[in-house]
Amino acid sequence: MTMIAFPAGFRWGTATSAYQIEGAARTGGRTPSIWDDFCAVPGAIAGGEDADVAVDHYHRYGEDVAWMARLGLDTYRFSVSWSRVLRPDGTPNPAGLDFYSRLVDALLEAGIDPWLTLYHWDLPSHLPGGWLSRDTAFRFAEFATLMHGVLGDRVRIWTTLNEPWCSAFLGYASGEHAPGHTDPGEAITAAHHLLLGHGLAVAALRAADPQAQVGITLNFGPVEPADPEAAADVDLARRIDGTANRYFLDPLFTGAYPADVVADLGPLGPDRVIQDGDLAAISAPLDLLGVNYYTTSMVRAPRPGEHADRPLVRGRVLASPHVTAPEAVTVSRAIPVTAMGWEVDPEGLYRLLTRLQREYTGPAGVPLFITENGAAYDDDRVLPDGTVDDSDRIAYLDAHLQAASRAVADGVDLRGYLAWSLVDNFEWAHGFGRRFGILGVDTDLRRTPKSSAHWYKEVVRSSRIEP
Ligand code: IFM
Repeated sequence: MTMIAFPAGFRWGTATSAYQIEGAARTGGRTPSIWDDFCAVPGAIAGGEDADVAVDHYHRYGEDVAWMARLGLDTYRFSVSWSRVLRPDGTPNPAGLDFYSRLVDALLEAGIDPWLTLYHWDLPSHLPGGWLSRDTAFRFAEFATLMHGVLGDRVRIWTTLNEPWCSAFLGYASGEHAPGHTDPGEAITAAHHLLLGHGLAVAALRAADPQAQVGITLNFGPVEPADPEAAADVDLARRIDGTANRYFLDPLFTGAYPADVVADLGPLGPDRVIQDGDLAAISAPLDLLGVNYYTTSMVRAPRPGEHADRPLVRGRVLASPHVTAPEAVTVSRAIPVTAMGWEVDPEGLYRLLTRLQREYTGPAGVPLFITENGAAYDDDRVLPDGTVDDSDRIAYLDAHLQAASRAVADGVDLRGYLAWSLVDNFEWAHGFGRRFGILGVDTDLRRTPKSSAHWYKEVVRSSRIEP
């Protein structure tokens, strides 16, 4: 194992989300979320799977907490199922709240700090219009207040939204995620209401508890032009960077959507939905920025007569995640890929962290945390003692930790690393066929550590030893 250096007090942990692990979909008064509805749509999820049972964390949370303790982890980021804790009539559901209260108590008893994400994609089905409705942003702030009222005495770190780009663009433009819409204008509307909900929730949490640590987690899709000298490639990379990264960073850190993206969007732009005061609310100061990093991409413009390998254009805007980009050819860089088909680019993490520090978080004095990083592999090599030998996952994690530690050495204020994920789980439209866990799950739902879990335990242990 390569030694890595992180500052004293660096947080080590894992992350999960409610819909991906809890199961118990109809237990204790939980009502459906948009993901329950989406799973029922024929063809939406590989193999027609759903997360009704998932990995039954709802009933096995004690076992999962015990595993985290055995691995020596100090932090656990989990999310709350909004429709488990709030009923359609707007009243709190005591049984649902009690589940999270018991989970938090179990974590604290095990010496693990709970880090609560309010929204990881499972919007209650009963909210009319979903994120297309401005009212949902206000309901979200009420939900934040409720959760703080119940858990704020024990939970000190709060993430408002996980990866709002996915909620907006995969949910409303590409249709790969719930609610499965394919309208780019809707994605812009949803993105604004998500960000507004974030801002209102920050205000609600601050009002309830000025000492709470409050942040947001973004997923980043760094993109490089294939030929930095080719104007068309460079413009394509700018457009994709604009919607994938700057469209969220800029309003959060500068109080304005990026002017070039707004110009590209024309009549579909956010001016349709922005109201007075929204951007001030969205840009409220943060205590931390969560970084989810998996891969990067390289793109080029199609050559004359060539068709894009991914037909991204529908009219003048895309029905794809990259709403404002014209046709793009994704260049395969002949580097290893994970089971998701994502290219393994640890250097991209270094570049991302240093860019964030330079352009956004450094000037704002906001620390960074890696709130997700990990890889799906097939996990088909089993050692004689039954342990899954996931040396490919270890190599992935190790290389990314090396890159992160170099970023720290070069001045990035990075304060923690949460591996995705604690346990194999429901990988959204891919169902259970893509495994990210450092713990595997048997058919009887028993957890078994993979080689990566033993490796991670050693990394965490050795990082805490004074040099
Ligand atoms: O499983 C997801 C998670 O829910 C959000 N970030 C990316 C992970 C891997 O795709």
